[in-house]
Amino acid sequence: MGFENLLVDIADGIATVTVNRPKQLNALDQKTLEELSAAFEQAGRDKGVRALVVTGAGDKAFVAGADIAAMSRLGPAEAREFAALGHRVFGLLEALPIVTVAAVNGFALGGGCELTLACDLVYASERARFGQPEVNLGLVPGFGGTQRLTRRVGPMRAKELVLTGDMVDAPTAKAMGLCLDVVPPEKLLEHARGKARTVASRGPVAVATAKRLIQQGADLPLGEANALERQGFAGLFGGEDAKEGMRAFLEKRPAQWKGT
Ligand code: CO8
Repeated sequence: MGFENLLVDIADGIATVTVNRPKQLNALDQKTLEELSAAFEQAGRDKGVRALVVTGAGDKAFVAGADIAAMSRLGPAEAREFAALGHRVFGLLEALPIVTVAAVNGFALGGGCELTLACDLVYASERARFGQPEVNLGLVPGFGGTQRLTRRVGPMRAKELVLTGDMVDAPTAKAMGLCLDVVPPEKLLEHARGKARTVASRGPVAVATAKRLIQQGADLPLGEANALERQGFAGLFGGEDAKEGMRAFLEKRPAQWKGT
């Protein structure tokens, strides 16, 4: 599918989705969100895609937020729809049964920071800046930031970011758990793709199950979350991949995953 505001490249089972509006620092307008929705759905359907990397075009921004020019024209009902669209798209990304990796090459602000929060793994270049600057605009995060940020970094750090609106640099973002590694800009994409490749080489049903258990369990009391794990663990024994994975270990050969 051709996109106006995205570049999509699929190689070695890894789809790289690049938000491509560099003149607006890759800000998310309605069209870009709709295209992201289509790209994520496509990646979810394509059995050949085993991992997804999200990044921004150019060397300045990952995504500098929702498009402020477009947002400035919205009334309350339209703002509700726009927020609902963002929630739907990021929810779709979060629910993909493959690993999703953000390669944060520059500003990840507002909706851009929220996009990273919907990804499983986040890697940043030394030039990256993270922040939820909505209070500077008289707004609050509207694409899940108040909730996912709190779950990722804890309530006090989330409050500091959201209430001050201040940006943090990449090492600070790493220290607070907003990203995992900070690498030189020229190494970022390969670093992110390398991690994506590692996950993509593992048993796909196990990866999808583990991701689901971690995400669903985080919102449940521990007893219920552990019950969910027992169910997920046992369920794998009915499939081919677990049999193959254990057999391959015992036979000292690489596993041949069937994805069942
Ligand atoms: N939207 C639209 N255009 C943008 C955005 C944006 N978020 N960010 C930057 N741009 C544009 C600028 O307007 C400028 O355009 P032009 O060249 O036509 O003047 C161009 O990109 C370059 O930007 P700057 O000249 O400002 O570049 P600087 O290097 O001076 O500054 C910054 C870079 C610090 C990133 C600065 O551009 C900035 O502060 N941007 C805004 C960041 C921001 O506030 N993001 C949060 C937006 S709100 C949000 O994301 C809420 C999400 C939930 C929405 C729910 C809706 C209901």
